[in-house]
Amino acid sequence: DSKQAAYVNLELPDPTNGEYLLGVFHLIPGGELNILQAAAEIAAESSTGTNFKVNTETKFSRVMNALVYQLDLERNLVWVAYPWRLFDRGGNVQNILTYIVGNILGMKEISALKLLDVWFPPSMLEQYDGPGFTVDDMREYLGVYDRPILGTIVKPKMGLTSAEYAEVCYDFWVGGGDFVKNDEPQANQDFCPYDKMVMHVKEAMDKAVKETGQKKVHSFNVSAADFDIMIERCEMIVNAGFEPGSYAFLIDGITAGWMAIQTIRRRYPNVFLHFHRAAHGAYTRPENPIGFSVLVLSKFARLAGASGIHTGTAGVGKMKGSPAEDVVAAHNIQYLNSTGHFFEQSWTKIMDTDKDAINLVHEDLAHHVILDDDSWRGMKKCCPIVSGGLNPVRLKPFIDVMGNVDFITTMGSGVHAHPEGTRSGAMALVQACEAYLKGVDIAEYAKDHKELAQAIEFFPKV
Ligand code: RUB
Ligand code: MG
Repeated sequence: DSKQAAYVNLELPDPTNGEYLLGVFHLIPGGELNILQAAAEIAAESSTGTNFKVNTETKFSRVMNALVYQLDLERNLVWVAYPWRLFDRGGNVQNILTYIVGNILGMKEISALKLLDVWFPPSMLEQYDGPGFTVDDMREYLGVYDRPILGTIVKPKMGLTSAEYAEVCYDFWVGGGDFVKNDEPQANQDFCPYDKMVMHVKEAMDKAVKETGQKKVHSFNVSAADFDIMIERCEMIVNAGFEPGSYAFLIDGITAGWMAIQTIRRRYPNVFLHFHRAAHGAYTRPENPIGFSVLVLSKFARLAGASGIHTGTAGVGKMKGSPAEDVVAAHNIQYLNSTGHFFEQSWTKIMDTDKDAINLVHEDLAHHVILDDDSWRGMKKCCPIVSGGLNPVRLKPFIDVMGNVDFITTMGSGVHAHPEGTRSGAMALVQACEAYLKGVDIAEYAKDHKELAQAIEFFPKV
């Protein structure tokens, strides 16, 4: 039919020629359509298409058609190429998602439709911010290398006054922890006003830094009802006297939206931008046939400029997840090159082979650039943040599935539920990490580390 003629090209010569953003969907047609017909409907709706052929089409508008370019009938997979000139100029992630996982998820032509992987051409990466302040910058501030950054979420998640909240932060920090985050629902509640919370956290941090001689970081939820309140919260923190590097801004990126993420990235390029992903399950859960994968969410977070995003505990914690999904996503945002579920993504903006272009850029920048420094040649890394039902006992099992230590943990009850309280919980976490680094089994290490022994006793076995 005519839809297929316009939106299918199984002979597309070179989908990776730089003109297209590529996507792979799992697709089960709804109603009477076969997979190719349904795929053509998807490509049409997510680019130039309409229900009926319109007379306003032009020769150029047809160049902007998305194209189904590959099929796997056995696995019900379809590959779609989107000419990326379709997308808003100026690096707008919200706009891309409106196209590629927008109306199509609600169409009656499908009964299952999930975007499993995406691929961005280098030419497109150049237009997007990517992260500004990275976990490497945070490591430099903390003086912490070669181990996970150890963090917590204050629990009970809500109900503490601002002074009580800050006391829990203090306890965690003096116990040896590096990083504390607001739980994502914490905002400006009457029993815990935002300005007081900021003030008390500052005092608690100063005190903990003085007593331990270590730097500490706090991630503040700046998600808000509107732009002005969001910026007001950021400015309150910036002006509270914190050292640059000691605070992060948290946006709950799915409920607050991609515009909030990109706004903070552009306004505060030197602040760690923490992407919490509440509600992602509505799109990503494996049993949900409609949506997108954790990998897709994570890749877009890097593109948008999040410094870090939750990627899941790979089944080790309380949330649904598996190494096949969570670890693949984590690696795809950490490394300069990584293989996803289908695509091999390079986050390099300029082709390695293009020496002339490199030298040209080198001269243009008019300052010293190390040729293999990822920060200008490729999009910077985005850090996996690992949360949800972890505790000190589960640290090593998680590191083993993750395959590296370049992540931030934010264990909530895994710290505060420790029988001796938060401070001991933090100590147990630090001890579990030390044991890992020394290659000693935690049971062995616990023999002369009381807090770890109590944690092993208390927390359910993995
Ligand atoms: C964790 C917590 C986090 C979510 C995030 O607390 O409150 O918001 O679990 O999940 P706890 P994810 O450690 O007490 O479970 O990181 O998978 O998005
Ligand atoms: Mg939470």
